[in-house]
Amino acid sequence: MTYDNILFSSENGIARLTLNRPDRLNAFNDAMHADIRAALTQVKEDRSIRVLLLTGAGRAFCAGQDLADRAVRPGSEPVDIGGSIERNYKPLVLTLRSLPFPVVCAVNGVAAGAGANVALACDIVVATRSASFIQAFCKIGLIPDAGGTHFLPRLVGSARARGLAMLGDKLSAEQAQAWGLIWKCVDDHEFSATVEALLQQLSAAPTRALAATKRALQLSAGNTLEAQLDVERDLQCEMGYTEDFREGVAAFGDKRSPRFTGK
Ligand code: T3D
Repeated sequence: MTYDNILFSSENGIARLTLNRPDRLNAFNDAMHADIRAALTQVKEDRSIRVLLLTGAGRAFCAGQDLADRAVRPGSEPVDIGGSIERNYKPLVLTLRSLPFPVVCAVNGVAAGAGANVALACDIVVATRSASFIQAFCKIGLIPDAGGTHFLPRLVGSARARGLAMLGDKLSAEQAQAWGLIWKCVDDHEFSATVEALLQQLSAAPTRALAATKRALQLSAGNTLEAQLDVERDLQCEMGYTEDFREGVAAFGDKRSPRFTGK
């Protein structure tokens, strides 16, 4: 299946989704959201996929909502932005969070507005050193959406979350790494190789354990220690029945690399 606003492929357990409106810095519009939804449906249905890459074409990762898509002017008819969020951004963020394998976001350039927060919804965010993150919402009279008010304080703490959200300053990839907003930033010439290595590693990992880790870490945000210990017990119990657990322990005993199948 081919799409007009994204590139999508899947091979050897690795699905790759590239936002592809480079002349608009990959800004989201309804058509692009529809393409992403269709591709993610494919991803959900394909049991062979063990990692998803999200990245952008051209010099930007994503500039957030396409501001040229609607006629918003002083005196113009009000726009139902809540409808756009319910229809597009909420399902996108929830899908990325619930996929039963890791989602890697390769931030290849500026990530602004919802573009920044969709990146933060991914499990591992690696950015090229020249990339940046901008909570651009306050510049146009909006609040951080696409999960921004959830992710920011949890990732960087309340003071930095407020500063980023209320000032809308550009945060360099280097600073984003130093603040714990992202996993890491790498020099531009090492970016592709770093992303590829991550994809290879994750596609050969014990996928069910990574999915359970993802779930447990997400639940921890709203749980007491006791409730979280229960979550760990239940998920670990499930892991004990997996083939990958048996293979991991056997490989350790045999002093060889494990061959995980994701089962
Ligand atoms: O509305 C809803 O559905 C609710 C959801 C809202 C979610 C949101 O994301 S709201 C926030 C929307 N995004 C922004 O406010 C960011 C706007 N863009 C920028 O601030 C800057 O473009 C960047 C900091 C991202 C990059 O700056 P720079 O100097 O590298 O590039 P540029 O020259 O500003 O942009 C290049 C082109 O892309 C330019 O078009 P042109 O002049 O060459 O024809 C620019 O207009 C276009 N562009 C950039 N961002 C957007 C965009 N076009 C439409 N929508 C954009 N968001």
